[in-house]
Amino acid sequence: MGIKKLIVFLPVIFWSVITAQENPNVLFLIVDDMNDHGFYKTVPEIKMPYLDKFKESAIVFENANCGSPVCTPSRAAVFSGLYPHTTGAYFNGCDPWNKSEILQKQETLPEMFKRNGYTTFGRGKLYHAKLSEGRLEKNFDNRPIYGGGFGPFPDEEHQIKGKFWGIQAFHDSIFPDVKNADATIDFLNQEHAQPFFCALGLWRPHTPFTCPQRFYDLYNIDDIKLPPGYDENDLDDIPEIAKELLDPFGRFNPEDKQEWKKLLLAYYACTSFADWNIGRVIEALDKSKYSENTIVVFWSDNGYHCGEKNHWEKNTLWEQSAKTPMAIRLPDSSENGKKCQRPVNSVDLYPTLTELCGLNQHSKTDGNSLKPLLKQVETEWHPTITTFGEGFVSIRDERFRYIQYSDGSEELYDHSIDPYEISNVYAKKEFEKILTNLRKHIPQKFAKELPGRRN
Ligand SMILES: [Ca+2]
Ligand SMILES: [Ca+2]
Repeated sequence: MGIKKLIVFLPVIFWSVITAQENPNVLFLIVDDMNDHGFYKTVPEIKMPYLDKFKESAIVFENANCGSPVCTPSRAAVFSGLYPHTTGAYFNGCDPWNKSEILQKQETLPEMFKRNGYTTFGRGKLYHAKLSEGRLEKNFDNRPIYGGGFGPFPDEEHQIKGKFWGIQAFHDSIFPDVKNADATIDFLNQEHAQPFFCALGLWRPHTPFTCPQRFYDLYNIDDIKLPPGYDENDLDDIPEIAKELLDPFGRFNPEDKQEWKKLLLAYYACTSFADWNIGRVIEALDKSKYSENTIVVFWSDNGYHCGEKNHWEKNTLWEQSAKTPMAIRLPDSSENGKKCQRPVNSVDLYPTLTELCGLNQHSKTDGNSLKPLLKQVETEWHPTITTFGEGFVSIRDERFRYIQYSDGSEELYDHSIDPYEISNVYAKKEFEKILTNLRKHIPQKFAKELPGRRN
């Protein structure tokens, strides 16, 4: 090689060496519809030994909120770094990556890693929306990029209402979550010349509540209690427009307490199943050569009602839907093992990873890098927001949740005395100033809703 050529190549060689040695890997773990019952121990009986252990070594964001309280837009927000009120991707049927011009142009999180020289790997439920032709392949290097689907579904005998609403045990080998976790473990055991971004998305604990028998066996129906946040008169003080969001599939019957307990048991079993799949992936990482140089991100795409406010699933702007499990483990942080109470958002993950991995970010994002909190969990912070349609917004600061609907009606909850948001105090004189300040965080502009079904 001549001198001239060497001068041209030297920076490339130098950059490659730095990339391989210095840039941390990322293990990006997503669960679907996991709520605070197990992760934040509001129902301590839920068994999740692997995540309990992981939490001891990570920074746990106890006041984490999603951008939108349902699967597709929440994931669009995380992978784009843009809030739903920026893109108009508010609802599940909106086909965000094809219908939004902004999202078509936005570089996704895995695309950014790939452009920065990372090997990218993706398995399971990730976007939960179709990308434009060939774009998924531009996100991930592995083939096939296996998703899997929600199955196995219960047979007719085990359905309570439809195939998504039933309980039945199946063998491990049938579950996409098991196959995808296995493939992720294989990936972590391989040699990688470049740093990697490795994403695994589980399909549980989302319905249907099917899982291997041993996870149902962890629980006894006689020990299952109704959720701690349930109050039968809870709907008395909420605006009428809020009730339009409740139980869109008409499946949940709060009058039938025995069926309710069966569903709770099944949800807890599927939560434990998800815990096991996540746990064995983290164990594989910790045993691998990458354990010392890998950032682990764990989050759920939305929270989940289990009967609170007479509602099952997500789809609302209350704490049960908007709050999500979220934790980040840095390879070496004195804050690992601590809990952060500052209100953060899953939209913040994109700019956080940009900064932590020293990437060159091309697309503009909405969120804030959480690096200051990862360095010091008590750093001063600001409120965060969740939206669910034009004019439907929830603002969370450390003490309050404020909600405003498109007709101007409002709710305010004081978490210092009301962690389950039972008592709507928006009309109390003493909170006038608080309301004025929280209203300032309502977006100035809501992007027009993308067309498509809402649920
Ligand atoms: Ca979900
Ligand atoms: Ca209430």
